[in-house]
Amino acid sequence: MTRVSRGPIVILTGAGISKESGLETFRDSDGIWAKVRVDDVATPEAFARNPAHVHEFYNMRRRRLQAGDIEPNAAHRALVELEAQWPDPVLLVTQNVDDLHERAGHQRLIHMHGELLKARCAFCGDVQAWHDDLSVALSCRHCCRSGGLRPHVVWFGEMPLEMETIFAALSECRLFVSIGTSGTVYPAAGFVSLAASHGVETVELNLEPSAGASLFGESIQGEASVIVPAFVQRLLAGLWAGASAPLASRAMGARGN
Ligand code: BJW
Repeated sequence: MTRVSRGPIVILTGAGISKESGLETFRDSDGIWAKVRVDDVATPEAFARNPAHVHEFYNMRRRRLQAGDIEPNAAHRALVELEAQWPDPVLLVTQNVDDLHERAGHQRLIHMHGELLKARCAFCGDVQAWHDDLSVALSCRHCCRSGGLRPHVVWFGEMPLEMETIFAALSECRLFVSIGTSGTVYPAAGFVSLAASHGVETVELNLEPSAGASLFGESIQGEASVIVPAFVQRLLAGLWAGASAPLASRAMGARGN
């Protein structure tokens, strides 16, 4: 029986980890893409065609993220504990544009799809922290041109951020854990295969089996606020048995066992 008690870990998170914090996922039946067309808001072509509409969509989400009732949940906090207590490097790669991992206290993370609380100038590339609404009337503080300030998010057809660092970490880690993502958007959806090709142990923690669930050594289903803290406790106690363990797929109940 394989036991992972040390070695580098790479964790991938998606919208599901922030659902219980009050933020919407994308592809669930009540998710963002059930209400808004991807092609109208999440491509560079949409921004070129109708920047005001794209700004409206992200302004609304930026306001929601900063509302008083949005807070990190037990899953975000458990990953902070893992980062603090695991003896080797833990790299958190999030597809989420929210800042809930940082608010929970996570130190080392990559926002591969960008950050909602930053703006980037489409003309000169300048990136700055941004908490207010964006509009076409604003000018860049660096190049002074107007109309180019856009959300710092990565849209379809654009290159996700820090891919070299992520690919290197995936090939060198001991364990890859995917949390709260449907596994439908590349390149993140390909991380499990890449990791597995390097002999890395792989685990999925999600409400339901994702599109690529069969690619993982183990798949655990349940709400992130329950199954992530339970999984982290098992890891830190040296109790997590990897792909060769008898239970390859299991559902965790409210008691998290
Ligand atoms: C819970 C839960 C609870 C619920 N507890 N779980 C054809 C084939 C292959 C690829 C392509 C293709 N055509 C085009 C492409 C490429 C394209 C792509 O993948 N398209 C597919 C849709 C087909 N990808 C790109 O364009 C990317 N760039 C790219 O590929 O560059 C080239 C490249 C090549 C090689 C190397 C490197 C680069 C860019 C993708 C950008 C994605 N952008 C978005 C929007 C960001 C801004 C914003 O927030 O508005 O990112 S789209 C959206 O999807 C967002 C998310 O980060 C991303 C992933 O979504 P996520 O997080 O998985 O959310 P959901 O809703 O899908 O899933 C949530 C899950 O949680 C569900 O499973 C629930 O069950 C679960 N859940 N509650 C635990 N309480």
